[in-house]
Formats: sequence, C-alpha cells, structure tokens
Amino acid sequence: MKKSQGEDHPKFRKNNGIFRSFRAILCLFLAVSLIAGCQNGAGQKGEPSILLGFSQIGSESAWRLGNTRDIEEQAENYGVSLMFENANQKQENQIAAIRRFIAYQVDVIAFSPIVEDGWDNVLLEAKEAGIPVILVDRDISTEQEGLTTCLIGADFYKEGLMAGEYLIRKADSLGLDHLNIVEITGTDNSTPMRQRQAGFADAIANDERMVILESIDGDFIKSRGEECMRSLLEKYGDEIDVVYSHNDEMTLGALPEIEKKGLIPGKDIIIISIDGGQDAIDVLKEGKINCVVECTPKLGKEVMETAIKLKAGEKVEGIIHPEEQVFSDEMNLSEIGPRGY
Ligand code: GYE
Repeated sequence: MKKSQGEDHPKFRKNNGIFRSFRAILCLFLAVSLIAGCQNGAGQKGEPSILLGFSQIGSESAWRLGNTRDIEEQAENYGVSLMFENANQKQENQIAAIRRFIAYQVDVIAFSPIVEDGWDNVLLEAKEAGIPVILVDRDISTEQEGLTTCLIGADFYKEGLMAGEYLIRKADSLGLDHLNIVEITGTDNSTPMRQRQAGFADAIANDERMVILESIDGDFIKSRGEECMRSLLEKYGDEIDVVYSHNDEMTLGALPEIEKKGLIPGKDIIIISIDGGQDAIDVLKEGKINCVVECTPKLGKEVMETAIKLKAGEKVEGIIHPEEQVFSDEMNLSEIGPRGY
C-alpha cells in the first residue's frame, strides 16, 4: 500500500505512538468507567444507577437488625447504591442524616421515623431540593401535604387487633371470666406503639372480662422490658393474668422476672408478644410465650422497587403493608420454619 507522504518521518512516527497510547488510555478509561458504573448501582437488568440515602433508627431489637440486613441485601440485589446511617435511637441524628443526604443530592431518601412528630422542617428541605422521600416501617404526623411519597410498613393496628382477638379466644378456651392485663408498650409516640395499643384496646373493648391494669413504656428495649415487668410485679404481684408486650425484646426481658417470682410464664400468666423473631418463636415452642403476632422486617424489596420507580418519575402506591400472621399455642408449632431474624 502506498505510504502517505512523510509517514516514515521520525516526527510522524513519534506522533503516531502518542496517538496510539492516547487511544489505549481512552479505551482503558471507558472500560474502567463501565465497570465502575455497574458496581456503582447500574441495575442488574440495566436500570439506571440510583443513590438511596437510608436513615435507620438504631439497633434496638432483632427486628431492627433483621431490617437493616434486609435493606442492605436488597440494595445489592437491585443495584441500588446505599448511603446508610444508623441514628442510635436519636431523632436528632436522623434529622442530621437526612440533611446530609440532601447536601449529597441523593436520588431518593428513605427513613424509619423513630417517633411521629417533628419532621416537618427537614422534610420541607428535602421537598425543596426535589428529593422524594419514602417512609419505611413507621409513619409521621404532619399537617403539611406532600412531604413524603409513600409508607412501606406493617399494619400495626391490625397486629394489635390480632393480639386482642387471640386473647379473647384464649379466655374462651380456658373458661376464664376475668383477666387482669398489663401492657408493656413500645417507644412513646411511635407508630407501632400507638397503633398496637389502639388495635388491642379496640379488640377487647366490648369484652367485660378484660381489664387493663396498666400500660407502661418499655421503649422496645429488652432491659426496659425487664425493669417494667419487675415494677409491675412489685405493684400487682400475682394479680397479673396477661402480659401484652409490644415487641419480642421486651417480652424476652420480662420472662425471667416472672420466673424469679416463682410464676410460670405461659401458664400462670398468658404472654402475648409481637414481631416473631427466632428467639421469641423458640420460647413460644417451649411454651413460655402463648402468642406471637408476626411483624416482618423484610421491607427491602419494596423499598428498592419503590425507589427505582421514584427515580424514574413513576407513580408509586401510597401504602404498602406486608402480609402477616399469628403464631400461637392454638397451632401446630412444629410447622413454623426458620424465621431469618
Ligand atoms: O416491633 C420493634 C422494633 O417499628 C416494627 O421496632 C418496628 C418495631 C419492632 O424495634 O422490635
């Protein structure tokens, strides 16, 4: 082939070399950015990459740890880049985390509000920044419109109802005509606390056998469950017929206190719990808990699917409640499989 003029000139050869290495560097750069793009959240099925800021409440329970694990696993499955922050049980830490997400210009913010009040300012800031917000697990209380896009979490009122309905069936089956109930509640002013209390109260409202002696704040924490049970036993002794506890952690804290008083949980006192984590199910199988209403922490799949839709500007459902069931001494307990949290 005819060489163009001057092609063999040393200067040209040199330039050609530079061009070749430039091309090689360019190819390398493109390849690296492509790989980085895939790892950085380009979805498996070619969805656009998305950055999700998630503010978790803390690590107070097996439920919460299971929820965190699930969010992290599902973010990976869906190719969503996750900025995860743990607020260690403090609302101000959650507010600061949301402000960092806004400053970082994440695509979507998701968070589990520890309590219902006090979110307006920070959520208005997110709205002004044009960042959609997903409520995970718990709800907020606000007069403002359009601060959040949707709520993905359990129907806590229904959980409370199911707990109350179980108790009515249990009283019927034992032929009891009076039951003194103590209630150990979750974090004051949190959605699960308010609704689990309301659902339970409504379920037993028309049953004259049921008397709630006291509701006491156990903050969803095991050590608080222990303290609450100790003080309830000091106050009411063996008058207590039923313990209705808003989560497994507090239940597991309360049981040894009952045993220390020489009473047998599950027999002398009917024990009702909520969550359905492995530890509580094991104790249910031992007979020391009578009923556990399930509350699943596995919300990650819905959170990721919703975040991807929001990033794409699509409409999302206002409320997503997972299906839940009741585990109790009315059923064949060997049928309950591993819980995964
Ligand atoms: O029941 C409790 C956790 O908000 C549903 O919070 C959640 C509750 C859950 O700490 O164990």
